[in-house]
Amino acid sequence: VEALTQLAEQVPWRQDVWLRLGLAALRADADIAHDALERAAAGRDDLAVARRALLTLADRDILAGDHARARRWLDRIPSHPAQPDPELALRRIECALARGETKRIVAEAAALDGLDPEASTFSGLTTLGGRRRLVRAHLARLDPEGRHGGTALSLALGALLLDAPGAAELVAELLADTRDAAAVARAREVLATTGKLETPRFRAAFALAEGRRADARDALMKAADEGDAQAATTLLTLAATWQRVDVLAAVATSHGDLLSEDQHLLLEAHRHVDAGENVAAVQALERIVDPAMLAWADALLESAIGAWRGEGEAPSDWDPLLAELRRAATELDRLDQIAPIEALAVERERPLLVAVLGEFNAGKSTLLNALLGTDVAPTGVMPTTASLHHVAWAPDPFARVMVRGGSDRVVPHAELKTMLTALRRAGETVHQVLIYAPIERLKRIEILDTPGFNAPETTHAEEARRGIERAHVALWLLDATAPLKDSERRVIEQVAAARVPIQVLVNKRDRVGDEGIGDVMTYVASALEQVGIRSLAPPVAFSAQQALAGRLGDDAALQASRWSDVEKILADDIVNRSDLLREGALRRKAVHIAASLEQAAATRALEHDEAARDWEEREARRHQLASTFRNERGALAESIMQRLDAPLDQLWVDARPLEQLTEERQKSQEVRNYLVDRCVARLAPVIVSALVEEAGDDLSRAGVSAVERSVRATIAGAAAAHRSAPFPEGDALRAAVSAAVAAAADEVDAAGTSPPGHATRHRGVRRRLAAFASVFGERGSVVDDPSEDGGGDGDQHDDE
Ligand SMILES: Nc1nc2c(ncn2[C@@H]2O[C@H](COP(=O)(O)OP(=O)(O)OP(=O)(O)O)[C@@H](O)[C@H]2O)c(=O)[nH]1
Ligand SMILES: [Mg+2]
Repeated sequence: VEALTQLAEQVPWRQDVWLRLGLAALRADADIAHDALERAAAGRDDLAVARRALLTLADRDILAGDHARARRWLDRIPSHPAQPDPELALRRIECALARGETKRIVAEAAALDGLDPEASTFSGLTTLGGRRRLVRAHLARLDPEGRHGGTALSLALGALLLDAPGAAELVAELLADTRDAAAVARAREVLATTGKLETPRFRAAFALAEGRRADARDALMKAADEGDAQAATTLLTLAATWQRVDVLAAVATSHGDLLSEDQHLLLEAHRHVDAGENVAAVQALERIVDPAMLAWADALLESAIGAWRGEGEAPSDWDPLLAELRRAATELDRLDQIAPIEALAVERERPLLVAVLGEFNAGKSTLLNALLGTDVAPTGVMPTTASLHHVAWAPDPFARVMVRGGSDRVVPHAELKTMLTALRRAGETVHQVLIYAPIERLKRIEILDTPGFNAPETTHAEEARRGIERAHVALWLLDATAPLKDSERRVIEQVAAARVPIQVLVNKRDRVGDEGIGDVMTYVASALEQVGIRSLAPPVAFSAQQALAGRLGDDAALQASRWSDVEKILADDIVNRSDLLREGALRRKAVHIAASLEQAAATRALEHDEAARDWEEREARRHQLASTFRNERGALAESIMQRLDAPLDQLWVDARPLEQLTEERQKSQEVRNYLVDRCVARLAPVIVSALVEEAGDDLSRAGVSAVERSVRATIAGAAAAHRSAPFPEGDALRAAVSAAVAAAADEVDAAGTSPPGHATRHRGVRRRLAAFASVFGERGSVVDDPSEDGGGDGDQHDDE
């Protein structure tokens, strides 16, 4: 190394000397290796030497795991589709494999056939044959059906025997996954010849292959405790596969420095979960990005968020849950979702909201009036109710009519009907009606009267749907004279699909009488069963009209109305279960919000991916352009020379006045400066525009100014150094142009832009929301199927 260093300094233009120095330094592990190889690679005279130097530089980066930089060296090697370059292909495939780009690998695999397996790899210690075999092993693993010259395991074993770096890892991985006893036995024989059989990695791999998971873990734990880093690394992989925090913790104790940031995060999260600090746990888990850790992290995320869900039917711990949703909405800039989240926070303290739903003319508003005991809401055979009527408690009876684009009107109950008629006649749109009454029951449940579904006015159905969205429970009112027609079945199915609990009531019992009602109820029961809808309590038949008359004083009508059946259901199945029903509704609404936020997060993540791909493409084109400049420097310089005739003529014109000066003056610094300045002004723009033309779209604006800067500097340097004539011409100029192109190439290489910010944040939000939805989604509705609520989190059963 020393002798070569001296020699290289004496003949710095000799690329081959730099290459030999680089290779010798590599074998001697001397620091100068990298610089020497770069010098050899940068030389422009011997392409074969530059290629060898670039391959070696790439090999070093591949071994060190910097595949992005390795690719950049490889991009500088000229290649031609007609002349396959197996050595180049091998490295390209290795880089692609490391980055999981399987398509590229398969496309280039054929080029490997021409590789000389005896050619030595960069350090001269091993041959390329081993690396090729390892690549084929990977290919065989990706595509077990294809022809690769053996199974993944046999190829990887071959690579291991040839000392290919990374082969032992692959063999151990393949062994751990295989269930083929014969293959395992063969591998044992082969490994026995290498003396590696007893290393903890392979002891564990064989134990895993034979299903002895505990043995594998013990062997590795013991080795790790004794300081074996390889065993510790293997354990880390296995800890993630098995989702065993004790294994991870053990490695953290013996080999803390081997844990990745994500592994530390997971440990931290686990500690938080154990300590009941679920917010902190969620915040640690959302930062995990390693694909190998995600399944584990997501499982923990679910248990951290699930800890806030009430056990079975019990109320959940809504404060942290809502805070979680608020945080997601803010992070995603979805401020439109804040209002519904705040509404949920308020709803926890509010009475249960029961929506009365059904087709028009079913008697919904009459039922409402019967409940209130006053004839306040308008009723009629034509579609009547046009907006949501919300009935709530207040110390005095009154109604507030909210007019779209106008001021609210406040009227006594008795005047509501006339007010609504007057507003309709005046062409005003009523947005909502609030009916207040001092009735005790309204402190526990509030009622929402809705427009009918099948009314010809489409706005009626829309309003009714708004009612379903808000409702905690639905009272579905059927008309005994026309129950559950097809159109009605479809809507009720949709409500059930939205997981709103439904109580079915059959109205207008008086119209079918005692004789007919039995058949109606049988029909209703079977129709509901057909559409798969379960009423909270079995449907009862009654007459809202008679009930209202009864409430207004007609005792006989009240008796006939069967109103007491309705009251009983309201009390037993709705009011008394209101906490449970409200909890179910909150869960349903929270999942709904989480789902729309999750959608937003997914969109964001996609946008980021696209930006990242664009950026990578631009970067690749930029590097490609730099290598084109470098590799075709001669030809480029030649074509630029042809454009320089006219500027040269102008330079002579610029120089003519100097002839008048004395010889001494002509040699002065001032004159020299003037000439350099003229050279740059006349020549640089032509060279720059030639290069920019060549670059086309591949050069950013920043790239153009970088090229301009370097060309001007090179020309200035060449002009200043030129002493034999006023300015460089002929070969001297050609050399200067060529140097300018080379300098431009370096600038283009260096003029990178920083990558777009990682999508990690949005992925983290998305994973949190997905966990949220799965915690509440599957078993979220406590009402639909209470029997489903089994134990809490999945048991942490031991894997033995
Ligand atoms: N015979 C009989 N008629 C009833 C009963 N309940 C309601 N009606 C009548 O049926 C018609 C419709 O009643 P509404 O209460 O307005 O029906 P709705 O479901 O509110 O109708 P929309 O508001 O249009 O959706 C009115 O003429 C009521 O008087 C009942 O139990 N028996
Ligand atoms: Mg009505």
